[in-house]
Parts: sequence; C-alpha cells; structure tokens
Amino acid sequence: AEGASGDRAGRRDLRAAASRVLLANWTGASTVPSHTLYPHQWSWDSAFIAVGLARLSPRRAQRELETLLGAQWDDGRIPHIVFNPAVPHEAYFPSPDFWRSSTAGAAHGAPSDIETSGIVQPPVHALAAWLVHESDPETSGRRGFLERVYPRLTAWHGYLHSNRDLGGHGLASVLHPWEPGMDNSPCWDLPLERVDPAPATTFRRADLTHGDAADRPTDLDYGRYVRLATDYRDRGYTDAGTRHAFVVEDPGFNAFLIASEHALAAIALTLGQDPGPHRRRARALTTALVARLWHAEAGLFLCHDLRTDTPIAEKSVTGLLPLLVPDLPAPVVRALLRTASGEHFGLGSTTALAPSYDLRGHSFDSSRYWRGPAWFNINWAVERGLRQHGALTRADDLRQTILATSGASGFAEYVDPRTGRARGTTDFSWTAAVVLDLLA
Ligand code: 9WN
Repeated sequence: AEGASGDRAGRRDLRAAASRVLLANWTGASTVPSHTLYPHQWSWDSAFIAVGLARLSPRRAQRELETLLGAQWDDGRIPHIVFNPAVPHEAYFPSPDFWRSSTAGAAHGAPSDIETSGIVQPPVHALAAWLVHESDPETSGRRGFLERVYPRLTAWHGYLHSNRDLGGHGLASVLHPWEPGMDNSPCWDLPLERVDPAPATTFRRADLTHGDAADRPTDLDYGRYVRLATDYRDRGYTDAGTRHAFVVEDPGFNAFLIASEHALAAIALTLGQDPGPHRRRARALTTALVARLWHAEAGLFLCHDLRTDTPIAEKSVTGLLPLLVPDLPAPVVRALLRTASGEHFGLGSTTALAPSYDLRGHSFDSSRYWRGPAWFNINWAVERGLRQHGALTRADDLRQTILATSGASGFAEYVDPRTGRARGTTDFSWTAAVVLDLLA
C-alpha cells in the first residue's frame, strides 16, 4: 500500500512539474517550444502541446490550435513557424526577414498582418484537435471548437493532397529537411549531397548561443538548409511546376496525415457531416504508403527520394511511425513490432525509448539531434501505435519509461537513448505535454 501511495505522490509531483513547464512557456495565445532555443510558435510542436494542455485547460488547448490556424495561408498550408513580433529578430535564425512570407508568399495567400515561415511540418493537427475535443466534449461543443477548426483542417489536408503530391503516387512529399521535423536525420544525407550549401558568411546561426554544438546540426547542414529555403522563397513558395533539389516521401509525415485523416472523419461525424471523403482518403493514402514505402526485407518503411526515384536505405524511427495507421496489413504490423524491439531500435532491451535512428547504423550518434537521440513526441506516437495494434504490455512499458525519463531529465528536448541522459535544452514543451497526456 505504501508503494502505491508513493507511486501516486510521484505521479502528482510529475504532473505538477510538467504543468509548470507548459504554464511558463505559454505566451498569451500559444506556447513556445522553449524560450531560449525556439522563441516563436512551431506547427507540430503546437499540436503535441495542445494534446497535453487539454489535460490542464481545454480552453487553452483550443486556443493553442486556433492561434496556429489563424496563420494559415489561403492555399491551405499551415506554416512551420508563426513569428512573435515582440521577439527580436536576432533571437532565432531564420527570422521573418529571411522568410518574407507576407510578400514572397502573397501569391499563395500568406497572411499580410503576421509573419510566418513558408514551409510546413507533419500534419498532427487534426489528430490533436480530435483529442482536444475528446478530452472535454462539453466545453468543446459549447464553444463551437470543431465547427471552427474543421474547414481549416480540411483545407490543410487539401493542400497536402494536391500541391504536395509531387510524385503523383498519392503521398505527400516534403521539400526541406525541416518539414518532416527530423532536421538532420541520416535519411537526408544523400539527397542533401546534391544541394550546394549557402556560404557560412551569408547567415548567422542563433541556435549555438543556447545549444551545445555537439547536440545540434553542423554548419554544413545549415548551409544546405539555407540554400533550399532561399530557393523555395525566391520561387514564391510554389510547389508544382518547378524543380526542387530536395523532394522526398517520408513515412512518418504520411502516417500522421493518415491518422489525422481518420480524425477528420470522426470530426465530420460529430458535426453531422459526411465522413466518407475522409475515410476514402485515409484508405487511399494507406494503400499508397504500403505500396510505395514498405520494404519487407528491411522490416520497416523507408523514405523515398523522388529526385532519383530510389528508396533511401537508412533505418530511421520515421519508418516505425506507420504504427499510427489503423488498418495496415497484419504481416506489416508483425514485422514493425519485431523491428521495434530488434537490434536496430532495441525498444525494451538495449534502449528504454525508441532512438531516432538505427543503433547499428553507420551514422548513429547518441547526442546529435535526429541522428540517434530519443525524442518524447515520437515515443508518444510509438506508444499510441503499439496500443492501437494490441501490443498492450509493450505500450504500458514504454509509457512508464517515458514518464520516468522525462521527469528525471528535466523535460529534456531529447535524451541519449541508451542512458536517458538529457540532451538539447530542458523545460521543453512537447516533453511536458506528452507527460500530461500519458498521466491522464
Ligand atoms: C527548425 C521546434 C523545432 C521542432 C523540430 C526540431 C527543431 C528547428 C530548429 O525545433 O527544428 O524547425 O531550429 O532546429 O527539429 O522538430 O519542431 O521545437
């Protein structure tokens, strides 16, 4: 009994600590991922944050998503950063004067009164909106939350289904390593080799003021990120009909899109509208995902380079994220479960949390950002996927590990997957948010 009450007290303390992080990172209408490294609003961060905030204040969770949707472009895209005008430009690179969204993005209906980036991040938003609604349907219904967000979320998916199906195979593609959210994943090493880096003298990184250089992407990576973003901007943020140096189909990005399409079906049904179009889209995306990106011999989904039309032979955790997709073929699910706990990801044995990249991969690095460290938003998604496919004990174990590691690391941005040691910044919003959700 003492153990049980100690456990209860531990959970209470963890909840209080996670709540303090989110309250401190709230800026009045949305939440920063981190006051130091990322002092604006980020797209997929806000989706995870809303899921956690819903456990503290459903109204605030709704506000978080609606602030982000307020910066949506007329073409449907949700920008990956919404800039806070009160924050000085030097605080983050690339700043609004780099992206110039209100002018360079005018042809696509970028907002004129607020500055944003011009690229996107994984579409976790409809899933988040549905989870926010479900956490308190009464408040959501009374405030007309779903009625307001549904058309915007539908337009967002419309953008991805049309403008971003650049391969013509029914999947959304990404045009910059920042878009799938796993910036310096070894998956991008080959495609990035074709990109001529912008000279280091033409920009100034702000991240190294707050982050350890050994935990962050390299200067060469940054030179290439800047080149790709500059080219996209200079072509007015146009997707179709121009040649993109970097264009990739990413399984994690598409898995979130499918989970979110199912969420749109649930939202439509709740609003008394026809869920059929969303269900058909989810089915078509699932078929395309398996046909294009599943590699039985590798035991997971691989990214596909559309420039060379070849699969990218790197095992990244993005290839396990399709566990979020409800109706995968049974042999695919079985293989994914085997891969998750096998030698490459070691879930439950070598590592406690899923690493971002192959433990045995030639580029594995336990500290450097998306080249090995374990991230809490991704592990939250893997936990959901395991649970959805009936791997309940493994989901429970992973849940306990997420809870234990997050608190002990000071709500780290990411951790060494073998030791759980904190990397990057601390008091990181989505780490606190997934804790609040998993404790509920
Ligand atoms: C660039 C905010 C974001 C996350 C990304 C993560 C990191 C930005 C950066 O931080 O990327 O978008 O400056 O490094 O890679 O997933 O959304 O937390």
